Amino acid sequence: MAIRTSIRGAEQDSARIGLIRRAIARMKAVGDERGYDWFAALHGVSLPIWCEHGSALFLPWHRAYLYYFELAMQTRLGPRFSRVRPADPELAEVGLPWWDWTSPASHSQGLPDAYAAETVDGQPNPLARTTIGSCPGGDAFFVGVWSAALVDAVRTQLEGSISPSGPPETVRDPDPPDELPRAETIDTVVMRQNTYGSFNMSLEQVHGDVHVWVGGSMSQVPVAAYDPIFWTHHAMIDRLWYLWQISDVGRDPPASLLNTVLAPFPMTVADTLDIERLGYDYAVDAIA
Ligand SMILES: [Cu+2]
Repeated sequence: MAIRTSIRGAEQDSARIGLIRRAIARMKAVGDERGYDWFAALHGVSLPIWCEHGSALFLPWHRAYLYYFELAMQTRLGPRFSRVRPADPELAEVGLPWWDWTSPASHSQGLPDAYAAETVDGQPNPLARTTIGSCPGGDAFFVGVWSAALVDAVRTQLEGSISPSGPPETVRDPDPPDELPRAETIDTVVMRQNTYGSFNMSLEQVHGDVHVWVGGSMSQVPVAAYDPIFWTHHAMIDRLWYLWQISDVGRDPPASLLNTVLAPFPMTVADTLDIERLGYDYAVDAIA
């Protein structure tokens, strides 16, 4: 069972944050369908864009997306540590952390240190940014996909979404910390929605505000998932959906949606509804 903890909780456990960092760094060094670039590209460029925004599939599609990303993280820690063969229970528990952007700490500091720090132990922090379409040595993986022409097009058409010159890197331009969404909005507006459709829409809206708050790559769907903070932001969204599902007002999506396949993932909406069946859980964590 993968346990998803708050990022500020994970930060205080150097072994846990170290494993998360190692898993992401190793995913970035893999240039095929098991690697970071491949997962990030599914959300946007290179094409096609698969992700579901502005639709009733927003929550289930991103749950499936995080599920496969988390499995890929665990796989990078070694097959024996993955959910399939959890020889070491502690390592099998490594899950995506969630970033609670409503917490007092977020409202005073903004981005969590683990994702903001430029370096860790004298090495570049893999959670601070991503060099797009390249392995750590800078060699292009996806020549012809992230071609020079595509980099140029992103630079001119999505201005400020990647570094302006040199190898394309993710960038951020965060707003003042206290402009992040408030816990009160989540509690009194989002969590009180009493239909799946209104909840999905209401949460997607707040989710979009955080993308815009981080700015830079995160503010543009085609490159958002290259920024490592994307995954921890979406883990928070998924967690809120889970908390709503188990609350008094939580409801399943309408029956007409349940058999919809969440392409490119081999999973239907119905398959996403029970996180225990998916093999992960959200820690009840005092440190948000
Ligand atoms: Cu998003």
